[in-house]
Amino acid sequence: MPFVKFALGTAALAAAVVATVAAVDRPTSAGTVTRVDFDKAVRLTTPAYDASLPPAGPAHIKEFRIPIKDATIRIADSVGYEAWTFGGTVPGPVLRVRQGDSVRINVVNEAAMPHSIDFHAARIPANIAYRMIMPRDSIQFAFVARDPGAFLVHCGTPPVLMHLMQGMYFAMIVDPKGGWGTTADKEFILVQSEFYARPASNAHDAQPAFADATKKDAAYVVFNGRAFQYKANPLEVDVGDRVRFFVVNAGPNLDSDFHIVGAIFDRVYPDGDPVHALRSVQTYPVPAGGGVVFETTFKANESGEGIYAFVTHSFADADKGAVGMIRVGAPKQYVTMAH
Ligand SMILES: [Cu+2]
Repeated sequence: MPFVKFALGTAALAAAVVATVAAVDRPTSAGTVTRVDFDKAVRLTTPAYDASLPPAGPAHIKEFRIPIKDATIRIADSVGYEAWTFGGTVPGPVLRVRQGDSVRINVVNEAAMPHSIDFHAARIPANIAYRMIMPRDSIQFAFVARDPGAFLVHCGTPPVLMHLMQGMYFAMIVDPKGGWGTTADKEFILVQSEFYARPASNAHDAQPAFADATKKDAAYVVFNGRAFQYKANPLEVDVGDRVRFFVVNAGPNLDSDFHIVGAIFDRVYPDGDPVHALRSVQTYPVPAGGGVVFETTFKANESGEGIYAFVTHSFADADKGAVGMIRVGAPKQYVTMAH
């Protein structure tokens, strides 16, 4: 497999900093259509991947143009990596719709090798929708988002292990028809994944190590594409907030055991369907290829003003980067925790 290695380009980094809202609503004979182009809806990745999650648009038909492109990303503080991406970031942008919406997909392969796309949210003949897309080719298909949940979208081109470790995934949220049953003050997306990489010859970048991936020997385990990025850039919420976390696990190999130090989840929706609701949960696993919705409240006199760590409680993985911070209110004492 031809891995091309070159130094971390400042132009690529600058491009990743651009964040624009690119949804365009247009009335058609079939009703209002929202169009989102992942080329224009690039997620902010500096100083950290933007984990905030805006609500789904009102249109019942949603179109998404998803370019596949090679991009230089940072998988740890100053570690550059040549990734394969949907939309230029790892993970790609979040695709959010409502249960019952028609979802129209247009995937354009702007990269140098064949790729494909696999929507876990779709009930669709895989041999047609998920076929190989050759370089400069594209694919179009549509499906109805029938099942609510937090879903993985990924490249399914063999070896899938390699295309996943290279960064080809993003999250898709399908909001339940009747809503989530509560009103969240803040919503966040957290995509856990692993990178299998070894130092490159220039010492500050990393290059892929496929043999390590076959042994599940990860170099980094991360939330939203970069080790430890929410330690220096905590998620911020207010005292009293109800917060909903959409945790999707892209793997490719490891489960996530999601936990917040100092909090208990009021509600956990395995697979992201409120019909599956659990109450008062300390830790809940998110399988590779799965997604779970977690809710907790940061009430005064309970989990009030302070600093909280979110982790995979499988601590060998947390130590490789899968730990971040939540800052509730404006605590005077900042980080005094061992996590
Ligand atoms: Cu691929």
